[in-house]
Amino acid sequence: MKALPADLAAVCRRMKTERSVGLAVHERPDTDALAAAAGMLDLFAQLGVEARLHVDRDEVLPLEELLLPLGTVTRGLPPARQPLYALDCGSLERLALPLTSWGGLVVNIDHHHDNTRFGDLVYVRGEASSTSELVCDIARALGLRPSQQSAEALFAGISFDTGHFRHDSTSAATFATAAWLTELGVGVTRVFSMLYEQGSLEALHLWARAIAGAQAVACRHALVATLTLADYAAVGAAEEETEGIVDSLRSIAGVEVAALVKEQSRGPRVRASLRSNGHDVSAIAALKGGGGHRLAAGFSSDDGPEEVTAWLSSELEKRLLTASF
Ligand SMILES: [Mn+2]
Repeated sequence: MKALPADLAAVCRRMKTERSVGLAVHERPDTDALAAAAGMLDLFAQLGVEARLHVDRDEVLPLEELLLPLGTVTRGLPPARQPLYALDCGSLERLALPLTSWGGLVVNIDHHHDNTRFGDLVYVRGEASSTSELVCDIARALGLRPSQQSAEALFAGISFDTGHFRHDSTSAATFATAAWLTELGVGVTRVFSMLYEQGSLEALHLWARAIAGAQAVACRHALVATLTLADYAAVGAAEEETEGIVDSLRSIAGVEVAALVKEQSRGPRVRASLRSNGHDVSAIAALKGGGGHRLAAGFSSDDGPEEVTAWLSSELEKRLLTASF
């Protein structure tokens, strides 16, 4: 048998000695963060260790009832000096808990390439698809099999962070892990439906408006769509029901950059999201004080939606037609 990497072995050794621990995730936790927590709760239960997930009072936990067993979440800090397992979180300051230091031992399990390597035990692999995949590595290293419920959560976490097995981070190890979870009883259709098929008819009508109104710029190398408050009102959709629209615009053959400009009723007047299949769109977002990743970025503005759309269109036209990206 291949020897375990030292950092993974150290985390496993530590887990076996625990009596009770707190788990923590990043602020505004996503599916991967909560799924990783669900997996760790299950592993600790199998080891006979008491574990709870601790989050701030006002954190919203997406898909909480599907991902996490009932009664495993505590609002507020864990008891002082209890070991704290931080999951899917790049720095201590980003935790969904009000702390900048912790009196007890901290174990840092994450896959963000810019992780600050905080904590006493660090198991960080920037090339891993998701923290859920790392939790599966831990399970195998401990010789444990996740329950069917936590296997489904972990599969959901991997699917979410890889855009359902399509982003660069999807490796042979990711597929091997997904296969292992499937053997443990994951209903792959059920998980897909839970993650990607819960939209409303109103949201579909909103998609239709955004797509019908999308403007081609730079000889169809870019598509820019705009949604105003009037659009949400016309179809009865909520402002957050725009997830995926900009990706669908980007998926059109020949389109190198897609943008969605959304008017908002709260906060800055407009929020713009940019997606690209090669160009650094975070450079455009930075011109308006925004940022993000090279291929997925965004910015906010207090200008009106028409103004922002016109600015973005001319910026894309200029850059794509002169290859100045
Ligand atoms: Mn993640």
